Amino acid sequence: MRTEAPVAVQLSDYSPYPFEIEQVDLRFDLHPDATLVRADLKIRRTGDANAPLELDGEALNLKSITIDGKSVPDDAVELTSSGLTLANVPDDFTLVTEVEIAPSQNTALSGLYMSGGRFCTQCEAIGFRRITFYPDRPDVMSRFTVRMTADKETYPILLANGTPGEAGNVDDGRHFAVWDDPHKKPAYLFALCAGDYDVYRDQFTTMSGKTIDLAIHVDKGDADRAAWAMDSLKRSMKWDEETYGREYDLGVFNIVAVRDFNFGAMENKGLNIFNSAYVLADEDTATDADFEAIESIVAHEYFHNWTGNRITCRDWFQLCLKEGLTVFRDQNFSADMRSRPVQRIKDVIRLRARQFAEDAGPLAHSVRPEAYGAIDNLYTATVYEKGAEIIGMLRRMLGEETYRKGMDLYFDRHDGQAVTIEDFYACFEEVSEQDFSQFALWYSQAGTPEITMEETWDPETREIAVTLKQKTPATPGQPVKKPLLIPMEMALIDDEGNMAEWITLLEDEELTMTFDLPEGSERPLVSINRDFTAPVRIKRDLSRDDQLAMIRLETDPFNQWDSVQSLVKEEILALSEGSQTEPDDALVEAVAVAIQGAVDDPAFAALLTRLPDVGEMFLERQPADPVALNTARKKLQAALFGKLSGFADDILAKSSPEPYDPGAEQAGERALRTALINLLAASGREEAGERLLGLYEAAPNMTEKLAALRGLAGLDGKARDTALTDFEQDWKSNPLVMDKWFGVQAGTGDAETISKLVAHPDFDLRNPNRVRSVAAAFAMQNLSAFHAPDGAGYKVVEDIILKADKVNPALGARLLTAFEQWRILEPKAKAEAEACLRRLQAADLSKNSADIVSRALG
Ligand code: 0A1
Ligand code: ZN
Repeated sequence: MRTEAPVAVQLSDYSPYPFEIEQVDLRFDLHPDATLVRADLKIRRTGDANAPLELDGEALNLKSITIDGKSVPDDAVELTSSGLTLANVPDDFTLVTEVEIAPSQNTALSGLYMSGGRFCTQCEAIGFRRITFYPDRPDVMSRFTVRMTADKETYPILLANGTPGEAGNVDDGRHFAVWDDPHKKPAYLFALCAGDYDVYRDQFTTMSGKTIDLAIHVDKGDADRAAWAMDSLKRSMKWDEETYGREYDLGVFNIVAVRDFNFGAMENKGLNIFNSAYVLADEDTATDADFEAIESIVAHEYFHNWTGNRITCRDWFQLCLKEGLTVFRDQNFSADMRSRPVQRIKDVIRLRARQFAEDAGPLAHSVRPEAYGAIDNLYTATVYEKGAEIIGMLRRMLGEETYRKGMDLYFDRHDGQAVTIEDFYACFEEVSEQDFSQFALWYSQAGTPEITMEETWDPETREIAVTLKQKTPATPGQPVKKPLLIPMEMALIDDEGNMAEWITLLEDEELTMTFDLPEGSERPLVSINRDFTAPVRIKRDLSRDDQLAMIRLETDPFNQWDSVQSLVKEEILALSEGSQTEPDDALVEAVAVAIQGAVDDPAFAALLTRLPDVGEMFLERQPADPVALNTARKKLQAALFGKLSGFADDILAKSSPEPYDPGAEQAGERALRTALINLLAASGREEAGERLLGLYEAAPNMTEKLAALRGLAGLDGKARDTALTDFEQDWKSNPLVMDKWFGVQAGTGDAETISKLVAHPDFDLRNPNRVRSVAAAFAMQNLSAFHAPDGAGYKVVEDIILKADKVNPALGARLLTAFEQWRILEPKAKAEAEACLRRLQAADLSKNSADIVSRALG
């Protein structure tokens, strides 16, 4: 069967729901195979007197329906596969429905499902309609109470949003609990969990002196591994009070970790549900990157309590209103917890790798699109990461203080409402008396703007002229772009440091600035887009000497790092295109000097050793040849290791800091150690295998163990097999650690490796973490193998996607995004990728996956 692209939902079609749901009382009789859900909805008409009552509902077995206690005749209910309609309803009434659902059959992980033998829910974006009939849209906000019953022995802990009420035993070994959420919320924030957990508890005293009971619910035996998540939660709560004046608003805050989850975590009111990968950590099982991710995701979900929950989105087109803003908040939290420049560099690496790639391909869309085919596919790097960058630009233009005033007004004015981007900006226009209408184009125009910079220097008059031109490339459905308002921090730099610093606001297509420098001045260096002020690509022609001078003289840490990146990118291109056979010694030396010079800030030094990923190089020159790029990148890594081997010996000879602490200081030291381990692995030296095995065996924590294992996984030989077998033996009963074992092999192997991993008895299509540890690690991090010119990489991923999509459409669709770069590849890979996409298009895909395939083919 050929799959048709789904019909798009349009922003311009928005109209308010014609009823208010004043109160929702839910009763759950929980059984894995047949759960009964009764919903009592108190409804009042607020719109058109003739409007029918339309409720969303999917995969529900309707048992009964009454209005004000009277059963509704069958012919008065129009029931379809997507919901029910009642043509004639009173203006004020109580609707009661009873439905039966089967959580144990729910492999899509949307709605009420089982994970690890426990009940849990995921309702964003449209999962609540798989629990009961309801207007499943974010602008319908209501008060919810929940009463649930379940077998007491199997499910001793019963949780839902809000605060706990009455609880007790009922017949047949079952018990019940009531939860009441005093805050109005949209259905997507509903949550329920039931099961047997170990609980890690703590308390937090808020700025007004209220004590909050905090609890993290995890698998039996895992409680100690929740300590870092709890610590992160308390620091987030404090940070939001200090930075945004936001206090927590319930007496309890619960987190539940589940093993089967489609995303990172979910901000359900008072009951956050997390992918266990973002809760559980200790030095033996988690890397520093895991600790960092936990800190930021815990913060992200907590911050949603104000930016997302108290004030939510009017419709899903406004998703960036909560996501961009909340990512911006969590990035700043991480910057405050760690090093601001290092955090900024990491955020930009991620933005360039994921969002710039999205913007440059067929899946490009604006931060607030006009239409979407499947809502799950809108949870993208563009909405999240570019959305966050826009808030960053806003804050830079307003300044710290005015930004805070605008946020205060936003919280004050819209608390309890479902609002739009326009409502948000109206607050900033009011406090700043500025007009943000041109700036708003950042929300409606897709594509990464390119800024071309030209400079001229007149040594006679000592005048420097800097010209900036902006151009945003065409994207699907948007052939012509308008000039954006682009803020950019700039500086003129000489040997002594900054001669001048300012913020440029580029409004038109072109802007020229001239500066007359004092007598005796030499030509200064122009530092542009400092701290990556704006999410743009800069094009400038700098001589090799000027680039090297930039590395030495830049006063902005981001730009210093980026000068190294630019230099190295050119080198990789030259090597991959054959215009150069060996890396330029002077360049490699300069990079090595920069790395060694930064040794006092090891986290920064580690970032300097990082060469741009193959995928990032796709944007530099097209058609892109992943195999040649990968070979070139390795060659450069090997040359860099050549220059650094003495330095690496010294650093690696020292023992790793003990006792282990996940904080920034120690993590920085380990980052440099693991960066050097990566270079050693790429060095091509004969002794590398044995040395890596030695490092693997001696590593006192997972961070270094995994770095050595990853290095070994990319080599051939006995050392590799020894380490992989040993690791599997040690960790076969810990699924999160085994995800790493699958991941390092998928991230370094070829199509055949993937086939073997898929055939492993622990490969499980129902567990998204496991599927991603194989398919996403291969298709998104191992690009030379995925894009192999014979198409073998595509075929093996296609097979996984076809199976995964049947089980879990959100998972299938996400994996498909790996094909987004196909058009810019070298001809062989391109032809194979297209053939693969066409086969997929002809297959019977889910609506989510069909949406991606049809957009990818364009
Ligand atoms: N709001 C969550 C992301 C999320 C979205 C959809 C999900 O299931 C389909 C789950 C989580 C966040 O931003 O963390
Ligand atoms: Zn979020």
